[in-house]
Amino acid sequence: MTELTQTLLKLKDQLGFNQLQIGPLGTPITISFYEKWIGENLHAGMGYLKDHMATKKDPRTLNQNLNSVITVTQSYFPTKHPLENPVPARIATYAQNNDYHFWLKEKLNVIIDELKIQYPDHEFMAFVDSGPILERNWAYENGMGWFGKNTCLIHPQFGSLFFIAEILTTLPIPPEELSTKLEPLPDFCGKCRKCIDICPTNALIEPHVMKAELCISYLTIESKTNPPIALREKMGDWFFGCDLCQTTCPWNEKVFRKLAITESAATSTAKLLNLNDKNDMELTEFFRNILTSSNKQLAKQFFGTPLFRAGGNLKRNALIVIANKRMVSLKPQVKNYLDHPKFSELAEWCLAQLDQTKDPS
Ligand code: B12
Ligand code: SF4
Ligand code: SF4
Repeated sequence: MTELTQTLLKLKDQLGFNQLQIGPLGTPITISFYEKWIGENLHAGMGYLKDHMATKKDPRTLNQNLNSVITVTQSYFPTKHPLENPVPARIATYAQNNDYHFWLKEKLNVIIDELKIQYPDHEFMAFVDSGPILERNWAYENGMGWFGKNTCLIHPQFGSLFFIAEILTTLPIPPEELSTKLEPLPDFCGKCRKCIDICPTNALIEPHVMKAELCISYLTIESKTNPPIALREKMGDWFFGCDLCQTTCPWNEKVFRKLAITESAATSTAKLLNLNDKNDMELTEFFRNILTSSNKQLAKQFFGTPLFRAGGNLKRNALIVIANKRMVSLKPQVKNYLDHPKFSELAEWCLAQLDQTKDPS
């Protein structure tokens, strides 16, 4: 075992990653898939994905001396860094953790600090999600999973509820290391189509291909506009993100089953997945607070959590869930949005949905 492998293995265990691998950095092998996806305009309003093309195709544009990529996968279920104030609305599992851009980057910096002592002449650059790096590709090339039909990277043991992060480095891989490098995993989806069938908005337009403008995760996190009327009802009670195409996946179910055996009854998998029926009163108060807070107050409230990214659009998401869950007691707060510069049409639609509900009194 080389000195480098020993160090990396030690750091993997010390930092609690489920996987950590190093591999050569070149042109990503899935780049043509990415180019086709962008070319077909499937990236919706995420213009930055197109702008990142040149760097994603050739990461050496960041630094021409780069040689290798260290990839890590970090499970986010069960929650690793739970929110201080759990959100009673339905949010994606990853978002039940504090913002990973911070704590995962800190872990990468621990690796970098250690490697810099051992290899002082080399350079290291850490990336967590937000950089122009094709993250699933590099983890795939380093043998850490296959691409599911839901587009996620899945590992036979760890499922897909994990983050991917990486360190690009000028450090070359020792030849002995290359001989033990993991090969990309084969596709274990087989004939299964559960993710495609469960998607409420049919965002998975064919196996492995997502039309982002239809995905609830895009609509509630990335999109800056109000979703088209035709999609609103289909968004159900998702307030931030969506996990359906992953929680239905047999490879994640396998992980859930394993956890259910080791978890105490009080922390059942369903509870951790935020799938249980929430106390209506708590939910009503939560949405009342969202609708009556200023954008500045929301930013303060959600700073350090993934929900911070949606900013004032959390109000948009709330209006949709309020309508779909027919939360009539919030009508007065919804009415206050009838003159809102951005959400007036949405508020009108929301009230129309609420009016369809017979008042229980
Ligand atoms: C934009 C983006 C989104 C968009 C678009 C997602 C998408 N599927 O394209 C939206 C907002 C919808 C989104 C949602 C989510 N995202 Co996101 N997202 C990204 C981001 C920033 C870029 C992804 C991208 O370039 N998409 C374009 C497509 C074409 O590329 P890709 O997703 O990398 O897919 C590759 C494979 O699918 C592959 N491929 C698939 N099939 C095949 C078949 C063949 C033959 C070949 C050659 C290749 C191939 O080619 C692609 C290019 O390498 C990455 C971070 C990053 N910098 O990479 C995170 C990332 C992909 N997201 C992540 C997560 C966690 C999520 C959510 C789970 C969050 C949530 N619960 O709401 C959902 C999952 C929804 C889903 N089914 O993908 C993780 C994925 C971890 C994993 N295990 O796969 C990433 C890597 C962030 C991170 N650092 O952890 N996301
Ligand atoms: S995250 Fe939800 S909306 Fe997006 S593809 Fe998966 S199931 Fe469909
Ligand atoms: S649900 Fe089935 S088809 Fe979809 S990613 Fe999982 S194994 Fe593959």
